[in-house]
Amino acid sequence: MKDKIEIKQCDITDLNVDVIVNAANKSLLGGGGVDGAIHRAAGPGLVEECRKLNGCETGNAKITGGYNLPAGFIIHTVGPVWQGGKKEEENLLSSCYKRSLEIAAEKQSKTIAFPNISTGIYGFPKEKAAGIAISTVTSFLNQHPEIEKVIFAIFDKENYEIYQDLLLS
Ligand code: AR6
Repeated sequence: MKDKIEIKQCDITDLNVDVIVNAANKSLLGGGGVDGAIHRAAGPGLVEECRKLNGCETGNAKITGGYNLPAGFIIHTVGPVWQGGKKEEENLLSSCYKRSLEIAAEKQSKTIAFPNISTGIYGFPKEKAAGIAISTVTSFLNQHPEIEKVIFAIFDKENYEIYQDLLLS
C-alpha cells in the first residue's frame, strides 16, 4: 500500500488533486494556519458555503466545493486540541483521517491530499500524529483499492523528516 502514499513538502492549496483536506475548527468559518491559507486561496464563495454547514464536531468532516483552488473539493475536518493525551485525542485524530477518506470515497475521489492535522495551533505531538495518520490511511487504502493516491502535504521540515523516517522504515 505504501506505493499509494506520497509525501510532498508543499503548500496544499497548490495541489491539483480531487480533494484536499482542511484542518478546520468547529465553526468551519476559517481561521489561521492551513485553514486560513485554504480560505484565502479558495476565495469568498467558500465561507458562504461553510456558513450553511452548521459547524462540525471534533473527529468528523464535511465537504464543500473547491472554488478557486485547483482541487475539486475540500473536506473540512476538525482535529482535537492536544490536552495531554487523556481526552481521546488519538482516537479523534484517527477519526479525522477515516471520516475524510470515507467522504472522499463516497464522492468517487481518487486522489486526496492531507495536511498534518492538529500538529500546528492545536499542539498534537508531531511524531504521534504522523503514526496515527499513516496507520489510519494505510488501513483505509487496504479496504478501498479504488483510491489511487493519498498525499501528505507537509509544510514544515520537522514533519517532513518524521514522515520520511516512518515511511521508509
Ligand atoms: N499547506 C500545508 N500545510 C500547512 C499550510 C499550507 N498552506 N499552512 C500550515 N500548514 P494548523 P491545527 C501546516 O495550525 O493544528 C486554524 O486556526 C502546519 O505546518 O493549520 O489542526 C483552524 O481554524 C501544520 O503542520 O492546524 C483551527 O482553529 C499543519 O498544517 C486550528 O488552526 C496543521 O497546522 C487548527 O489547528
